[in-house]
Amino acid sequence: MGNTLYDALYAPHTGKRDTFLHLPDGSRLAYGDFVARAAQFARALHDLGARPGDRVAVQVAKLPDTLALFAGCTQAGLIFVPLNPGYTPDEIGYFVGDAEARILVCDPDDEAALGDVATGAGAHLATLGDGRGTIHEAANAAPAEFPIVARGPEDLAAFLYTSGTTGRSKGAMLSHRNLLSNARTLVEAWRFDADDVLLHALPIFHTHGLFVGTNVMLLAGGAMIFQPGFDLDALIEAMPRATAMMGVPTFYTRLLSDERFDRDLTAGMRLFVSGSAPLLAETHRAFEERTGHRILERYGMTETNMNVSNPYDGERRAGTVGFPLPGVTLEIRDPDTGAALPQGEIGVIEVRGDNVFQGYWKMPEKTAEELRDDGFFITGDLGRIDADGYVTIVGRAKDLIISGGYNIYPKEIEAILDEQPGILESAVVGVPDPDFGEAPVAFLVACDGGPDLNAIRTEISRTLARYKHPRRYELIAELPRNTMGKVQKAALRELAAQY
Ligand code: MLC
Ligand code: AMP
Repeated sequence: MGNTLYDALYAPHTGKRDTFLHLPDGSRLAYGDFVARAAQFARALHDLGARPGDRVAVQVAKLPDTLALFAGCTQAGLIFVPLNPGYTPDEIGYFVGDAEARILVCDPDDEAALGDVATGAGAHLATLGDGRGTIHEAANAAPAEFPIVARGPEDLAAFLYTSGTTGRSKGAMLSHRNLLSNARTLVEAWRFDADDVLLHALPIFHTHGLFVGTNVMLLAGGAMIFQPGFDLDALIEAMPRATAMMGVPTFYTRLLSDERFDRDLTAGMRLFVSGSAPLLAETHRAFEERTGHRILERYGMTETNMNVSNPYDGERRAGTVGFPLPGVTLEIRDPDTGAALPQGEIGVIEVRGDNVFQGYWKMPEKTAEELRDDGFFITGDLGRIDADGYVTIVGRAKDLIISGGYNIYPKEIEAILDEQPGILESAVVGVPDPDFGEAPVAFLVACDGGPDLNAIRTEISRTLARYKHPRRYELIAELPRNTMGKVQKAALRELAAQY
């Protein structure tokens, strides 16, 4: 038995001099050097005690070494658990503990803050920064060779934590087959090849930047202009050297806000992909008017990778996410009965295919609630299929806010607010935001003299990553409820819009 993901994504590049990454300082990383670096990380991880099947939690910056660490984990049969660098030590403590990670790799600057977290979770703490860190040093000293650990299609390659509408975050278990099948499908659907240069400004701790962006390019053998994050000037400067870009809608609205972004600048581009959040039809049209390019919108999830995509050839229809990808079966089902609905009706989107994950780590009940015995995953997104087969996402059955492509689960914020002195209860809703699409606003019902908002902001900052922080706190006499006692979030969203 080989190693499914390693054999497809990394092994073919061994020793090759072609460029994998164009780096911000003007240097290039060759494919062969990247594969060699991965082997050094595999050795370093092994020397720290990691063994096949172990989890390696990683909260570090977006660096070439971060990708090599993922590749090293794959080579050594380890499960990669990437984490947002913006997460607080509280949040990290939960993920590392839940995943029962053998190793936590963090930024050298966070070593002190995360020492106790790692110890508490029984994980070994290693550090990785730009040209520094304990595992950086260990890899430098290691030989660029490591046995390729046998892993089959069903073996797990990564856990991606995704929050839930109730309770804590869940580790979505992704197998070698899940990741490889989707990367193969996308290379073909979007026509990626070795001549492509992907402008990569997405984070690499999520499906979009890691599996859709990076794995697709590794499979196609093309290069990436690897930017540490979204920087409008850097993106515009690099655009003439790229052939394709993938982004969340915020990327596109920000690009459109700059007059330098025009037809000439994008003349060498063949593809712009948008996903992770709804792209307004208005943005789609403005983009075409400005550049002559029609953005290709697609729809995916942490649990499923990519499900649906507008066509490469053929009409890319604004406001829709296109057709189910080859190998993906999609049904619109009744949210209550689970029965398939007739074409044209709105229901919950359910998907099945090699792309669909293996369940939530150590959460069989949650898995059973969302993943049916027949393999269909209940996405929680509401959609409809039109007469031509295009899928439109019309809303969400789940209580979720998407801000700049990051998911925010109101429940997680409400649970913290409800515990604060002076707050009887709370409700968090998403309101339209011109930059991020949606932003969270918290409604608070006071008790015992009312809350101290400064103290609340401090507690929220201590416990939650910045992007989850409510933009506003509004006091309200009582939360609007329906006859079943359920908080009516739609009414709160309307109320928030009036402030
Ligand atoms: C940053 N901030 C955010 C934020 N990103 N706040 C809310 N929502 C966000 N998404 C905070 C910063 O910490 C900062 O706080 C302030 O907002 C302004 O920061 P900024 O400089 O404007 O933000 P920037 O660094 O430019 O980041 C914005 C962004 C980034 C849109 C480029 O969020 C991003 O790259 N998003 C992509 C997320 C993604 O990849 N999602 C895919 C998930 S996978 P302060 O305090 O400093 O003011 C998935 C499946 C699928 O969903 O289908 O793909
Ligand atoms: P995540 O859990 O971070 O993977 O987010 C997945 C969610 O993002 C989906 O369930 C959708 O609600 C949303 N999403 C992804 N792509 C799109 C899209 N093109 N349009 C609308 N929503 C999207």
